[in-house]
Amino acid sequence: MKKLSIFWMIMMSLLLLSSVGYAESDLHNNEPSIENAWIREAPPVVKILAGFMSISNPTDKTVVLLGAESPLFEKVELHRSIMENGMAKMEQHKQLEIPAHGRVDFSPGGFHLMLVNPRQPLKAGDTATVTIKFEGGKSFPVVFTVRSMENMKHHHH
Ligand SMILES: [Cu+2]
Repeated sequence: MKKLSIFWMIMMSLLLLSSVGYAESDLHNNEPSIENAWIREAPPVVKILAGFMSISNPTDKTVVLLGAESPLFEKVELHRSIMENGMAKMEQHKQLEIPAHGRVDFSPGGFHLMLVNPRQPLKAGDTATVTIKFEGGKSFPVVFTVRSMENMKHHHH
């Protein structure tokens, strides 16, 4: 009997160790990730550009997006396009919650980053780094690629 319980103690500690190992590897998923970041190309006379991205939250807690900034733009605002009385409008948001294990897709007609007064012209193929800020002091530099509307139409065929 004694030998058996030692056997089980070893088994238990092995199980415990492996779960600790799992938790450690899981740490890499402990922050939001941003994919498919792009800016809609506009003629150089247009001084306000729109940026889009997908934010995934693999954590067990809601993460809160607090905004963004970039030295390439005078300011960056968090906007959402809405329809009001048949009119397309944009409303500014101070923050955006991404639910635990959830995902928010920024896209034309919905959430976007409003990139105000680019310091230099941006054309298709260019990249712009924008720092995305989350609650708790976390911020991530994200590389946005400028894409032309023509390319977009192509992708939707
Ligand atoms: Cu906007």
